[in-house]
Amino acid sequence: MKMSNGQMGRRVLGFAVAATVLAAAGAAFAAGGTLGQPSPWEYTLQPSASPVMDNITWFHNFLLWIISAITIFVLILLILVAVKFNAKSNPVPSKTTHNTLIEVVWTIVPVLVLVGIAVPSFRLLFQQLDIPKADLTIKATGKQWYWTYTYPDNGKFEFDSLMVADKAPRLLAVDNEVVVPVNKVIRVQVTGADVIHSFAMPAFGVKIDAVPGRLNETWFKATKEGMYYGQCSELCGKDHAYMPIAIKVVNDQEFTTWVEAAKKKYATNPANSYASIGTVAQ
Ligand SMILES: [Cu+2]
Repeated sequence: MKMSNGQMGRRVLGFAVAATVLAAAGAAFAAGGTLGQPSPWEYTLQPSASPVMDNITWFHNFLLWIISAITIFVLILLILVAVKFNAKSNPVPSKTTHNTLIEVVWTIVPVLVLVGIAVPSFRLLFQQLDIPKADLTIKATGKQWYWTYTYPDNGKFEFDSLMVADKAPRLLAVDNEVVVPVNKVIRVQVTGADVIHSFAMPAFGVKIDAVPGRLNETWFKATKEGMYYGQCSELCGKDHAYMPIAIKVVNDQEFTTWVEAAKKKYATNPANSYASIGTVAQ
């Protein structure tokens, strides 16, 4: 197949247009995702509900543009080389071995690209690791195979949160949800009681290991009320897939009401100190 330069250019332009349309369609799909839980055919990040996740989403899209541009650029160079410099169309090859300008450019441009990535990347890392002054602390303890939550600021009550098999959304719904107030900085202390688990909540941009004998800390500020679901994200044994995390974000008044009720509910029920594994349906 022989192509003129014009045909070549049109073909490359066609690729670029197709890639742009795909990216735009992807962005449209992402915007249509369900808040707080995965949705069918979702292949992008879940919709964000915290400042950290806003930045993760931005950084993800930023990187996607950069890698797409680099990939398309390299593809164009490869096609040009294959078409213009094969033995048939270029029987007498040039003997050129050095080109100072090009060598300087292909050293400096990648350095600039990497610096351009490093700056927002470190900004995001610091935002995640630098916990602002917390309005509320909760402690999440990963156990085989459920989570135990403690509210040290609100009377130190504690409860277990186990998956409920016949409740929607499937594999994500639990009996006792974590309840937190909206637009408040929540510090989450995470540990494991037996093996390593991982506390993950996609809509808040939170994922941190729950390691026995170690107290890890992270934070989130939920900016929208609603139900949010996450899952244990460190393979922890046979029921790893059945220990979801469910967080209900409510307004201040509802939170106060819930705390009062929770204090009574979890204080008077000694069964809550240890969950019965038998109730986890499989
Ligand atoms: Cu697990």
